[in-house]
Amino acid sequence: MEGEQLLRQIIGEFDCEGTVEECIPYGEGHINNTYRVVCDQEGKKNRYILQSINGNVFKEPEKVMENIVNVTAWLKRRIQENGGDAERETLNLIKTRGGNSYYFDPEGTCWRMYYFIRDAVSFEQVKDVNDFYQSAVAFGRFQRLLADYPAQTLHETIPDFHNTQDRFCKFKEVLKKDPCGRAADVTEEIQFVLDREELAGALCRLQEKGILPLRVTHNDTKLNNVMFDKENRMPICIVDLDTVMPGLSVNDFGDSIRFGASTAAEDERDLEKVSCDLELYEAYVKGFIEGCEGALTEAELDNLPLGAIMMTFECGMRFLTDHLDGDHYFKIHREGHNLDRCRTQFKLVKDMEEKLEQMKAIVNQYR
Ligand code: ADP
Ligand code: GN1
Ligand code: MG
Repeated sequence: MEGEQLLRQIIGEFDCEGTVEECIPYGEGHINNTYRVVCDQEGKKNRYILQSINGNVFKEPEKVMENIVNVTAWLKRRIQENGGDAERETLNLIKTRGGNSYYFDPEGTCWRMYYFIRDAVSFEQVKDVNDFYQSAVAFGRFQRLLADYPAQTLHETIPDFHNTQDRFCKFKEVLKKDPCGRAADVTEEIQFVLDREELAGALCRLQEKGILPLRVTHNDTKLNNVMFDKENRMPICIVDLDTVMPGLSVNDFGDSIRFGASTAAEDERDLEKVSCDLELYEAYVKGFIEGCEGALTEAELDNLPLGAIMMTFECGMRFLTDHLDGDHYFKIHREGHNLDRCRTQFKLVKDMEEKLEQMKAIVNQYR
C-alpha cells in the first residue's frame, strides 16, 4: 500500500469519529512523522494528530507508549485537581478500535493518535520575549507536576540520551570510522569538539557525585514543543513526551536556551546572525525559576548556565556525528543540513562561553 491509502488504513485502526477528509504532514519535528487529520462528522470537523514513531531513534516504541500512557494519565489527574482543563492542557491519546494506545502497521512501524489541541500554535523561533518567558514557566511547571512521579517506573526510551560524555565517545567512534569520508571537510568542527572533552563530562561528574539530583524531566524542551493559545498567547500544553525520563533540570533549562535564546534559526547558514540573546536568556531564567516554584537546589541554580552550554554543545556534537555518519538520525531537508545545524550550535557555544559570567549574574539576580 502506498502513501495516502496506507495513511487512511492506519487512521481506520483508531477510534476517531467521522469520515477522513484530510491527512497532511504537520509540524517541524526532526524525529517523528506527524500528520494533521480532519474527519467530518455530519458537518462537525474532528481534528487529530497522527504520528509514526521513528523506530530508528526509539528502538522500543511500546516502552515509549507505556511512558506516555502513564505520564499523561498522571498529568490529567494533577491538572484536574488544580481545576484545569485536562482536554487541552495535556496530550490525550485516542485508542485503537481494539482498545490499544498504539498500532503497529504491517511493516512494523508504530503509530499513535492524539486529539488535536485546538486554537493553539507552536513557534519555531521567539517572536516576543513574553512568549519565551511563558514557555519557561510552562516547562518549569511541567517539572513540578511530575516532581513526585514514581521515576523508577519510567522506561529510559533512549539510553544515555543526555549523557554528554557518552555522546562524546560515540562521536569519536564515528569519527574514527568516517563512513562517508566527510571528516576531512570538517576539521574545524571536529577540533571544536575534541577541544571540549573536559566540558563533555562536567555535568555527568556532578550527577555522579550526587551534587545534581536526578528528576523526572522532559529532555526535549524546544520552544516548538509548547502549544500556546492562539488568542491570549498563554502556554496551554507541553507536547513531545517521548523523552520524558529521569534527567537533569539544568538540561531541560539548557535545551530551551539553546533553541529559543538564539538570535537565529537552528539551521541558519549566515553565522553572523547567530548569538545567544541575553534578554531572552534572562526572560527564560526568570520564568523557569518561577515555574519550578522554589524546587531548584542551590547546585542546580549554580549550574543553569552550564546546562545551556552543555545542551548546545551536545546538540552540535550530535548534528556533527550524524553528518559524519551519513544523516541517519535527524531528518534533513537539504545536503549538509546537519552540518549547518552543527555550526550554529558551535557558534552559540562560543558565544555563551564568552558570556558565562553575565549568564551567571543573571541567574543570581532571580534566585
Ligand atoms: P517531533 O518528535 O517530531 O518533534 P512532535 O510531537 O513535537 O514531533 O510534533 C510536531 C509538532 O506538531 C509540534 O511541534 C506541534 O506543533 C504539533 N503537535 C504535536 N502534538 C499536537 C497536538 N496534540 N495538537 C496540536 N498540535 C500538535
Ligand atoms: C529533536 O523531535 P524534536 O525535533 O523535538 C531531538 C532533540 C534535539 C532536537 C534538535 C528524540 O527534537 O534531542 O535537541 O531535535 N529529539 C530526539 O532540534 O532526539
Ligand atoms: Mg517536537
